[in-house]
Amino acid sequence: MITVFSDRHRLRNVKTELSGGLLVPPHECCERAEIVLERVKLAGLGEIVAPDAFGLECSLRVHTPDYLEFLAEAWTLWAAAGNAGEAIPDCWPARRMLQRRPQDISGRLGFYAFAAETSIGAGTWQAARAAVDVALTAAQRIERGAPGAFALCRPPGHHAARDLYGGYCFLNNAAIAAQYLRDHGAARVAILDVDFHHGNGTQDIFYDRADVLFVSLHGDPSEAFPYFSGFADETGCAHGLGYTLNLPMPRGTGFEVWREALAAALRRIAEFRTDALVVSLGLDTFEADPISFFRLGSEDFASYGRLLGEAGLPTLFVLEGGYAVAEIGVNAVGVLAGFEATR
Ligand code: 6XA
Ligand code: ZN
Repeated sequence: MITVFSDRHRLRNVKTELSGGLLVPPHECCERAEIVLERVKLAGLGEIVAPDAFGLECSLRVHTPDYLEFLAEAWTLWAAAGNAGEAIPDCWPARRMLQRRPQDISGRLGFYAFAAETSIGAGTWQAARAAVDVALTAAQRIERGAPGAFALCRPPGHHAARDLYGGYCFLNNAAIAAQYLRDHGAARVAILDVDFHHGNGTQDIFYDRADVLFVSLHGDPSEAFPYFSGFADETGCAHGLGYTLNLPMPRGTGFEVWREALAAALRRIAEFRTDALVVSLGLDTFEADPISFFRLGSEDFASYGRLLGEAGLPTLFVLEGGYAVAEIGVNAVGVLAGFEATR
């Protein structure tokens, strides 16, 4: 399987994450991507290629123009305003307040953020754009007939909604790739999100659509980030009613239960008769993940990679979360090699 990777991910190298009342070194760090890449090489998974440069058109298919404009200039405006640290929002348009975009950069951060842990720094926009290029280059391989491709994206994307960032995500790599596949011949695309966290951004983008099925396995939002999205009774709206399937699971969920949920997800995907599958591949379901509470072991990743392969669909894997940095490579490649073993 081909892996698409850009070293421009390193341009996202912020120093702060708001966590536990402190500004700590971010869990979503450069080493994650480097360790996954190293493991891909070590395992001999296949060719590794740099992405082609796509314009912003594909991103504009799922994000709003004003949101992209904000992301492009946020750091410059923040720095020009004389702020000493990285850009972090501190005021939101909460209940009964106006949803009106402010002029001031601090106000605009709150307008476009749904969470505060995700600092914006000097190269954040450039790295986020490179991650989209990675996802699109891999999607193009699928479009051209590859049975599988791996987009080694960083920063991740599944929390980024049409016009919201947070949860370490700015541009929704998986959603942009899914839309690309729709725009290039696929009548139906399914997105399976196996990250520990609910992909609220992806859900938001496709919530009213019947041509893109969104299925997610994740920690119960009543006790896990993003808290306000990902409940089982969120099933889509308008034309999209029935085309969102959320399978939240409680603290301590192990592979036996998780695998049952995956089987249910794959049954729904089979029924949908999709032309392609996009997997939001988060590795934070791992038992040693520092910010999550599922109990998958390393051997389980290879095991579910095989189940994904047995679905027999052209499959684009897009890297999302996973913060047990030492094991992220083994676990990611475990899924991909398990998938490959079925082909
Ligand atoms: C920070 C939690 C961010 C979760 C990021 C993630 N409070 N999403 O891994 O998939
Ligand atoms: Zn996650």
